[in-house]
Amino acid sequence: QYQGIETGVGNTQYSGKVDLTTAQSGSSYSLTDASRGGHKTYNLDHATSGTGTLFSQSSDTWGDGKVSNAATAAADAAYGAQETWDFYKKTFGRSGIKNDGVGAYSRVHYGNSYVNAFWDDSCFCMTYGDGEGNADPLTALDVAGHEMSHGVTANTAGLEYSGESGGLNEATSDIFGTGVEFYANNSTDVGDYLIGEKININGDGKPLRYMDKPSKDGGSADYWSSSVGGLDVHYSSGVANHFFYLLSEGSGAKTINGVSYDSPTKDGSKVTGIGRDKALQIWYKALTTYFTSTTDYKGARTGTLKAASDLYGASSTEYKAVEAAWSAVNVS
Ligand code: ASN
Ligand code: ZN
Ligand code: CA
Repeated sequence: QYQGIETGVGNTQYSGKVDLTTAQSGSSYSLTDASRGGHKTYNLDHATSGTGTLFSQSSDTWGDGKVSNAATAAADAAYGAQETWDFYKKTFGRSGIKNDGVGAYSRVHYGNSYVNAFWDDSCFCMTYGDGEGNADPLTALDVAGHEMSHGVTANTAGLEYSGESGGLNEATSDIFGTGVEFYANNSTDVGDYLIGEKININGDGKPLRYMDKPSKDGGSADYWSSSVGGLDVHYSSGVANHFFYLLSEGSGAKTINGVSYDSPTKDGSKVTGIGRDKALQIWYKALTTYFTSTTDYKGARTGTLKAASDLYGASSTEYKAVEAAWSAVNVS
């Protein structure tokens, strides 16, 4: 029987109509992506354990854009895995989470009203809840990219998930999740420096986090202080998210893809950004070359400066911008 790699259609909840790489076997299609390490998307159908059932059907159109169709969240998850794979490959030359060409797998419809999504390095798999009332699956692009980036961190620097290293771990996921969202260049889920703006996680339609001014979420730190390591890692991440925004876009007011930002600095200094592409290269090189399991904010400054020196030179504009952006968030 005929077997092949196909291009199907995903009618997603958050990213509109997208191309999905699928597999055909005889008269059946499945959400299997042989062009990206064999990633597969499974339906847990509200269970909380096991692998679930591989999404398979006789047509190669997945979901209808509505939450009532079980394949809609699958289309979002498969798209998120696809764009995350491509982001790492095209941006950094990384082939998969372990850089060994092997794809992970994703499970959707975990439990009931489960308002989270998580990467698990032991199963090498991604899991998505359906959100409050099973109405808002946590399958948006930046969330997918955030969670799978926890796999990259676990398999590189291994930043411990507590204290300042935990904040750096979380920020790494926000930084690369945002990288994925911009990379996908999707007209429905546009690139921004907000995290979780599509998934209505607080029930008020507002984003979960803001990279230009992290304290807008009511808990995150804008600047380093000696107490930052005592915060939840999703709040101590604010310092590095803010650093990344400033390094990319600079301080002050700016509108990008229709979203307005206004990024402050601790000392009132003006920071000029070097662009997101270079900022991503610096963070990735630091993560994969210089950060270790116990890197703290001071170490992140040192590591990103080494990375900037390797990539652009120690007297480069880029190196000076890294210094200025860390100083602006009170990391010296
Ligand atoms: N969504 C949470 C996070 O990535 C779940 C977790 O793995 N801690 O931070
Ligand atoms: Zn996280
Ligand atoms: Ca976002």
